[in-house]
Amino acid sequence: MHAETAATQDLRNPIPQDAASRATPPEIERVNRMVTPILHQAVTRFDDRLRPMVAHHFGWPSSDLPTATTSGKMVRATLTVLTGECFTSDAEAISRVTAAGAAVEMIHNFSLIHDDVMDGDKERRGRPAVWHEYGIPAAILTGDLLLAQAPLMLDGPWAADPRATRLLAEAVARLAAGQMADLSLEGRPEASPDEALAVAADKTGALLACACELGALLAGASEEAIRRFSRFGLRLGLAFQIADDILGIWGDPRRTGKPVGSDLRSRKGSFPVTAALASDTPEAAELARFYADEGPVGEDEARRATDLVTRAGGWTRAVREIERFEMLARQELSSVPGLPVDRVAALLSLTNYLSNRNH
Ligand code: GRG
Repeated sequence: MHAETAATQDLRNPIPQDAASRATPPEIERVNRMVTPILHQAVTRFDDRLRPMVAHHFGWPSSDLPTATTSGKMVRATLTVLTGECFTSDAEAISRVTAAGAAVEMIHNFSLIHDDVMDGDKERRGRPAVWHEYGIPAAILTGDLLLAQAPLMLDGPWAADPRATRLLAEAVARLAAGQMADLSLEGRPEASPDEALAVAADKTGALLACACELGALLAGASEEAIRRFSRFGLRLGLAFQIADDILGIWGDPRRTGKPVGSDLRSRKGSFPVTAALASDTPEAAELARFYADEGPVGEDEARRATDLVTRAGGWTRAVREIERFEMLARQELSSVPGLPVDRVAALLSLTNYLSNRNH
């Protein structure tokens, strides 16, 4: 295709609209129905003064009513359950694995609530962020409560596996380190694409890896299989984070629940931006000037910055990197012998969905 035509098409519609890869996989819906009642049950035990904030965040009409689904995608719990099902169909083991999926979702949701405070993002999942609705102190407490309660989910009628608790704690430590590094990327136009990937590995990859490791561990997989599933989760997490970066720049606000060009408005140093800045183009120089500025960014300026990232190749490079990590994730999965074919197919379809998502 002629270069100019390609660039024009990229600007008009950088996110491909392949409906088949975008439909929510039935496995996500199934796991949502398994995990939400467990989360809901845990939340009913929270203090009256904190339950409304948690219910608001999860998109539940009330913390006292039984709820079938939450408004998050439940990606991490789906990974835990699908991984567990690769190794066992024993009902008690699956309950253990499902509860571990709920633990990972609690950690994830804690991190979203705190992330919105740190970034000053007013919207989450198309609704006011917890801090915006209830204030920053309430959001800090709500997040902390989810973080503190998550390990209890690993301790059901079965004894908590100390290794599982350790895995969760290690993932939280990487999450914190990744977030710290991410904050330091803001306003640093010299940060390299590799630095952005290292941040993504900690900030997002670690929890997806942990979701898979917990599923494998609690379903009785071998050490080697646990290691391979951990690497599968990490690689998928990298593809997933870059897809998230794409949505943060080019996503449709009606689908993402975030404002137009939201990551550029806060001058985030996400992968597509670092890739664009690293290109030797006039657009990169102009983008660097935009990043060096400190004033508030209006909608028109955000659109101009979006065009610059596109023209400097940020979108193309991000898509290539997603494809690379998606392939590496698939390779990791196919290196584990003897997995049930239908579970592997479900994980592969999830992998495809997460790399091509539009929300
Ligand atoms: C761990 C001590 C400690 C502090 C928290 C705030 C923080 C440190 C980390 C934030 C990390 C973060 C927000 C990473 C982004 C990960 C990501 C891609 C989120 C979007 O996930 P989705 O799309 O969200 O799965 P839904 O809404 O579907 O659940």
